[in-house]
Amino acid sequence: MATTTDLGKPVGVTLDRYITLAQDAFTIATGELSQLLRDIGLAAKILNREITRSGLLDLEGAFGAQNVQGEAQQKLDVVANIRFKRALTNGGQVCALISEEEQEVITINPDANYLVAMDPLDGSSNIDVNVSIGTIFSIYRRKSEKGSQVTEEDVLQPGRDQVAAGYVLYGSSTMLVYTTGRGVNGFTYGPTIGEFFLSHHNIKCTPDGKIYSINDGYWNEMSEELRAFIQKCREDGCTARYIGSLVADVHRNLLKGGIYIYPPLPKYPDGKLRLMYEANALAMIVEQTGGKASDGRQRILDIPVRDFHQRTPLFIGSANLVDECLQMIS
Ligand code: AHM
Ligand code: MG
Repeated sequence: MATTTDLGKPVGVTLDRYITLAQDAFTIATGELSQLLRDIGLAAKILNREITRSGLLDLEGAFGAQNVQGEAQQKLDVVANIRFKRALTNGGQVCALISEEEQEVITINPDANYLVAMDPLDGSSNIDVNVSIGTIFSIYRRKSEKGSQVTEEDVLQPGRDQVAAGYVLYGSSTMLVYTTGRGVNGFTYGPTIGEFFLSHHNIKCTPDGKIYSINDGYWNEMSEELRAFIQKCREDGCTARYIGSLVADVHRNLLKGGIYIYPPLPKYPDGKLRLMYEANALAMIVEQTGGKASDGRQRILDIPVRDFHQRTPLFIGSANLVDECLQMIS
C-alpha cells in the first residue's frame, strides 16, 4: 500500500487522499484529526470562492464594526469567520474555537477532542486591493475529559503543544500548507476541479536566506540594534520584500529563504501579531521546515499563554538569519 513517503510524484494526490495516507501511518489514529483537517480544507475552498468573487458581490470594504482588537472588520473578515465556524461546527471534531474575530472562546461540541485557534482572514489591509491574504490555524488536543466543559488549561496551551498547524494563502493561486509535526506539505488548489493537490512535498527552508521582510515605515521607531541588523542585511546584498500579509510574507520566505520581522514598537510594545492564532501556527510550520521563530528573547512555541488574544513580536524564517538577528538585537 502507498504511504506518504512514497509520494515522489507530487501531481495527482489530493489533500483528502494525503490526509488518509498520513493517518494510515498511525495504527491508533481515530480519524478525528483527519476529519478536522478535511473540514478546514472544505472551508478554505468555500472562502476561496467568496474571495475570488468579492469584487462582484459587494464583499469588499468595511463591515462597519470592530473586532476584539479594536480594528475595523472588513466584510470578508466576517464572512471568513462565519464560513470556518460553520465548517467546524458541521464537522463535529472541535470542542472550542478561538478566533481573532471573536471576543470569547466559542464552545462548539463538548464531546469533541480538539480546539482550534484561528485568524480566519489575515491581511485585512490587502483585501480591497487584490493582494494576497491568508487564513491561519492551530489545532490543540484538549487536556480535560471529553464531554466536560472546556477549561482554561485547554484554552491556554503553549504553541509547542499544537498537534497540527497550517495556513491557506489566497494568492496568485490558492495554497493550503500544513503540518502534523512530521514535516510540512503544500497543496495547490485546482479551481476547475475543486480540489487541493499536493504540489510542495516536504518543504524545507534554506538556513541562509537573502530576503528581509519588515515594514520599513517604522524605521524611526525601531531599536538601534534592529536598524543595525537591517543595515547589515542591505550590505550583505539581501533584497527587501514586504507584502503586509503575514501568511504571504512568511510563505515566500519559507520557499525562497529569508527573515520576517514584526518588532515591538512604541504603538505595539508587545508586537502587533497575535500569539495564539498568528505566530504559533507559523512558528510550528517554519520549525518543521528547519527554520526558527522567536519573539526576540525566546522561542515562540515556548511562550506561556496568559490571554488567548495576546500579542507577540515575531522574528521568523531561515535559521541562520534569525540567529544572526537575535544575536545583534540581544
Ligand atoms: P490583521 O490581522 O489586522 O490583518 O493584521 C495582521 C497583519 C499581518 O498580516 C501583517 O504582516 C501585518 O499585520 C502588517 O502590519 P503593518 O501594516 O503594521 O506592517
Ligand atoms: Mg490577523
